[in-house]
Amino acid sequence: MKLLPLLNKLSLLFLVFTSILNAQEESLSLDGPWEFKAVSADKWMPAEVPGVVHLDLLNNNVIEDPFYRMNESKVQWIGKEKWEYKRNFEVSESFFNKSQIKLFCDGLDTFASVYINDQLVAITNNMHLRYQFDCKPYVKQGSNTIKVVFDSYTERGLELHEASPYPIPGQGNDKSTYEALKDIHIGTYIRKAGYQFGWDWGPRFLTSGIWRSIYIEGNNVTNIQSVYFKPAGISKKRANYNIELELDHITNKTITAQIIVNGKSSSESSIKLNKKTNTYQIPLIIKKPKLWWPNGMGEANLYDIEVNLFEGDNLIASHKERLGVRTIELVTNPDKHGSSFYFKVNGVPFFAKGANYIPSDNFLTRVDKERYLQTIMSSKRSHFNMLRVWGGGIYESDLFYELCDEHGILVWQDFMFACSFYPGDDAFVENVKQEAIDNVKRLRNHASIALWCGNNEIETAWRNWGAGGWQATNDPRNWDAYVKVFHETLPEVVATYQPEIRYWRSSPTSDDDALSPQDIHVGDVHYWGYRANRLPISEFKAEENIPRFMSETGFQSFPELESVKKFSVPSDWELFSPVMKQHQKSAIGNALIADYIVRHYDAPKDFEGVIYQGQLMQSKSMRVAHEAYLRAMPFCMGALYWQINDCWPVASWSTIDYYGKWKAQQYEMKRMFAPVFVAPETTEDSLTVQVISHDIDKIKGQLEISMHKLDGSVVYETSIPQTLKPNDNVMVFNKDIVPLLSGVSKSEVYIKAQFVSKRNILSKNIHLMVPEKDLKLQKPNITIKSKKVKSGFKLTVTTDTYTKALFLSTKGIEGFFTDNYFDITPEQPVSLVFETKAEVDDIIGKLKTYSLYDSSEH
Ligand code: BMA
Repeated sequence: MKLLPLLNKLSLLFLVFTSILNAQEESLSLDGPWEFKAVSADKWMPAEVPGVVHLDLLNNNVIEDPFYRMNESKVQWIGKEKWEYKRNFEVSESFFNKSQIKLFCDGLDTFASVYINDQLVAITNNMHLRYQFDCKPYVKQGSNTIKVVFDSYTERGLELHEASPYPIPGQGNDKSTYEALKDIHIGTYIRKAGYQFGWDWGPRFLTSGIWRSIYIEGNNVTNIQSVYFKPAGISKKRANYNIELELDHITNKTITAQIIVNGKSSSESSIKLNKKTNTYQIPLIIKKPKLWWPNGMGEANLYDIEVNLFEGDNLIASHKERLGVRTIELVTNPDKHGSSFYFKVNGVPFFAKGANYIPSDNFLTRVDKERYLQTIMSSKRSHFNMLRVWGGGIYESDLFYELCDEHGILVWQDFMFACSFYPGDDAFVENVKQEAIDNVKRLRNHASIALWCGNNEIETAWRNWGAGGWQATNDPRNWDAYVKVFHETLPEVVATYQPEIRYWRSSPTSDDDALSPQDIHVGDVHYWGYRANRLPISEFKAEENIPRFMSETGFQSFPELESVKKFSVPSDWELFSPVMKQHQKSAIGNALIADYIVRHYDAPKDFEGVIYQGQLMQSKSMRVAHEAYLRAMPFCMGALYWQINDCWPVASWSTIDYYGKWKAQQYEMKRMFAPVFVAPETTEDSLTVQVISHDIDKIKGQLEISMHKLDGSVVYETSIPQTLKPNDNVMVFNKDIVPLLSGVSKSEVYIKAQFVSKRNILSKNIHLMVPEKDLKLQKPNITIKSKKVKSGFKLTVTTDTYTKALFLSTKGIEGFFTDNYFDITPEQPVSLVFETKAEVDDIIGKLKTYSLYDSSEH
């Protein structure tokens, strides 16, 4: 019985093997060693492609680490220079004789002139666009040279600025002063990642280089330009797709397209190539498909699909991709509050849980699989189901989306425009259109793609920023340009190239010109209102700040001390030292951190205390915010906080620092975004407890509520049976608080609420009724027991008094704590795992404990 499929596989292998021998398409990678120099210099130096000039200069010891201390300011000259890269390559006789020879540049950053054998092949001006050029006329058999020359950003930016018929408000974080450009924000005119010009968490490094792969392909029949698995009806019984093949053929031969699904041949169809079209359709049917689900809703099932093109027996081109069978919908229907805003996957609504994602480095070629995995696995562990790829960065690498597909993380994908107006001339709009087409085509087969969003905050800037919005002081032609790009060009691209995915015109927007883009009843909202007037953190939960979908809010903190040590020396360890200010890009940032911590905690005794309290403050404010969003479900159906990662070591809104260390807030998000979440809340007079479930199954359990003095002794306790439905939000407890306290003062107790099912604690939440500094915290005696387990050490932690935010760290042992910065109470130990690959005998002796009590003098 099993022999047949085996034979089938063997013959397929044989077929593929012989075809490769006869393959008609040849590819020549030009990645690897190159040489580079400033155009004005004489000496060529070794370079690496893909790469960027800053890294090449660093590797040649021309500059020091740009991230260290104040070095950012020492390397600003690099963006003003012109740079050139060159290498040789060999073209064999058979390659040279191909009918079509093309040069593919997947990423040129940014104003590049490409020469082959000293003949100009092309000029480019968009970092986000993949280019391909016919280079048959330029290559020769034998030895060839390729050279890419990059123009100076300052020169080209100024030219474009001067040519603009009206002033365009650029984005304010563009650190133009570094280039003595006063308030001319050249980033606006240049299709290069916005954050590289500087942001309120990012330094200014104007990179140049061949930042993605470069290669030459030759063929005699066709290459594959794109493959689109276009959905044509998806149900549990059957998934129908039309595979739309876009070819680049130079003959009118008849070829065969073979489709292989999970290693088994699914269909073979013959295609008669003809001059009139370059798009061909092949049906794909998957019976009883295993559906793809986001994290927490089921398995992220994927199918391996191969499209092979044959001319006779010869494999002439091939394409492999993984397909997740799913439908995704953004539901925006009028309702009694305004209009809904939630996503459905395979028809099932869910609360979107996650964060905003920025590029993981200023030098993008350093972001390897491990770095991507770090973010995506952290998201998965923290129960996220969505990340927003924010518009001031890049359309991420294929690998990023592949990992999101694999781990069930949906992507809210912005087009790359943020916090700025952009030119609206025909050439610019056409450039943007090509960029959009290229990226939609590149990414549309990923199950993770949930939404295409026009831009970040430009609509709200025009309408709301400053007195009367940008519209009050700027040329109206800015708005005309805006409409052309975001209301006409981009939606048309999405409707043409990926009609099954919704286009959302900006973030935030209410998608309605009559309403504010920040209307909480319609669309998505970014909440930053607390910053300007330093409002109390209770503002995060005020009813007027709870929207249908929060696509940005956040709070800043510094990375932990061990991370700070990597970019500074002890004499820098002061919030307002030049180095700490250099590593803080928000003008009001450090003052805000300092102000908020003193409102909540006793004065920190040293810099370590400042950093630690700052992280608690971030975590606390975001807990106030997210508890409120979760309590407001289903009015509110999503929260993507600002921001999960950093592109360099800096004080920012990130929850994981540049070196991969989870801050306190990341652990808090993991607790809050768990499938079941218990949310206690107190007012002057009442205690309420809501239980929220995102689980897709019904859960039977008990809500246990108790009130304790700081030594653990019980003031009040109760236990209530409760069955949770899928996507449930129930108010299980609502009582006057005074009788429950039995005369004990609010500053002497903590409230514990936990949901227990089959003896597992699904959610535990410890709630205080007063600011931490009003509690009489005692010095805790912490005991930790350890047990070796497969992934590292299981640790069981106990205390003798209420301990706020216990931070565990190790001296010099790399690893990850599955829980950290947690509150621990005397009546209940906390268990967690320290995951490590290190060979350690005595982990206990290597552990450091630090809690709020330790951060100030007593
Ligand atoms: C949001 C983002 C970014 C910024 C962040 C913090 O509006 O879109 O522009 O970094 O706020 O200020």
